[in-house]
Amino acid sequence: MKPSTQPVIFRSAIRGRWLTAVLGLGLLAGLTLVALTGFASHAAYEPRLPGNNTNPTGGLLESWLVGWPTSPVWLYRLTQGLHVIVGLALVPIVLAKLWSVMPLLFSWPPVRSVAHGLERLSVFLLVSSTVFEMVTGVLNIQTYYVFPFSFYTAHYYGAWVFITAMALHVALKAGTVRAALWPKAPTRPGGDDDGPASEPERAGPTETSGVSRRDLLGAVAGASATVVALSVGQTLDGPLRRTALLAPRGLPLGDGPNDFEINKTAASAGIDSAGVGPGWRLELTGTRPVLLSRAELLALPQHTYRLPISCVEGWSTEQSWSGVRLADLARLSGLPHPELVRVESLQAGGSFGAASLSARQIADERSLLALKVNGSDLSLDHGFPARIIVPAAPGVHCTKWVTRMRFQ
Ligand SMILES: Nc1nc2c(c(=O)[nH]1)N[C@H]1C(S)=C(S)[C@@H](COP(=O)(O)O)O[C@H]1N2
Ligand SMILES: [Mo]
Repeated sequence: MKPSTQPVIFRSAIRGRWLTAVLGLGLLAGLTLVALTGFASHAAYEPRLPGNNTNPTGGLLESWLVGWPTSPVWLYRLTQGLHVIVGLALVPIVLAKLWSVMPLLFSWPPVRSVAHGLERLSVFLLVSSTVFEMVTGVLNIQTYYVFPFSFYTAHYYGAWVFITAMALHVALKAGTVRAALWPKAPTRPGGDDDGPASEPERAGPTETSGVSRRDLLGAVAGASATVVALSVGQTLDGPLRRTALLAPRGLPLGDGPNDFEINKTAASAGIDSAGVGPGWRLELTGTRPVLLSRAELLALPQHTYRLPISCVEGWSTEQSWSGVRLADLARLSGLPHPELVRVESLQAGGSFGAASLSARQIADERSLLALKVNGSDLSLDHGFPARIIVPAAPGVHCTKWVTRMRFQ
């Protein structure tokens, strides 16, 4: 490929295999972590329990699933915090990588042989799935639920496309990366056209721009570090939360007992004050139906634990919750060792209004139907009269405004 045949915008002397290989290795490490934590999140949603699965696949695609543990309590906080923050940090690296191979993406003719065609197809799937996962992920954490499809389903299937394309791409490019980073012999001049237009030596400055590859890598690393610095506060408690300028729920809040992030307010969930007034009852079903008022729940043994709420959006916060053990409620329902419990809220419709919890989650002594937080009654926005809190579970299963629990 001769530089003179390229549009001006594609000409840059610092492009080349060395830069592409370094960015590629960085992405291989980072995207692997994002993919693994993403699949961990899918497992944490316990999609095998009835009512939890938004991706009705079953079969091979779900055969890797294992039950999600309840310890350590910060497990989902860690995996989902990493998923979102590392994912954001990779955006500048993906952009730089695309820039570094830009001339190749539009090389002509598009297909020269079957092998070349397959290689280009894998690159197309890799680029499009990476961009798709990043765009849907960023829109989701910015709480713009604007897609004409389910975020979970699309993001999950997108991940499978990505994993497949990534594995193919790594297999096809491993040799090129090795040759670019650890060359054995001097490369044959003009001997192959698989690399970008120009190949100056190593990381030194070029005559044309004065910008070296090292400068470019520094700028990309700086952009990633800035993104991390402006979002990591949402996963950490304390004063750092104020630094989460890129996170919609990282803004400074008051310091009352109920002053922490709210996923969905009572008003936006359509909760009316009549439903949560003195007439509210918790209905338990097991071998017999049981109705309990809030006063009756408060008369049962109360337990207090510090547990995080960790949202799929990446934010999390640890609070001190008090209430009744789920295991005690199971016993009251007549099923002391249930296989699962279906928790339903007063919220009509919406995908977060109900969730199923596993036997392991019910049995953990720290799993509560919380009535209080930080020593005060729950606020309406945090789920008054009663809400679920389960160690290490994703926030989406910590159902607020609970009205019915069906032990099965
Ligand atoms: N009924 C109901 N419960 C719900 C939700 C909801 O929309 N409706 N959102 C869930 C999600 S996604 C999260 S992260 C937590 C957040 O709890 P918080 O708003 O008290 O911080 O509540 C969960 N419980
Ligand atoms: Mo959430």
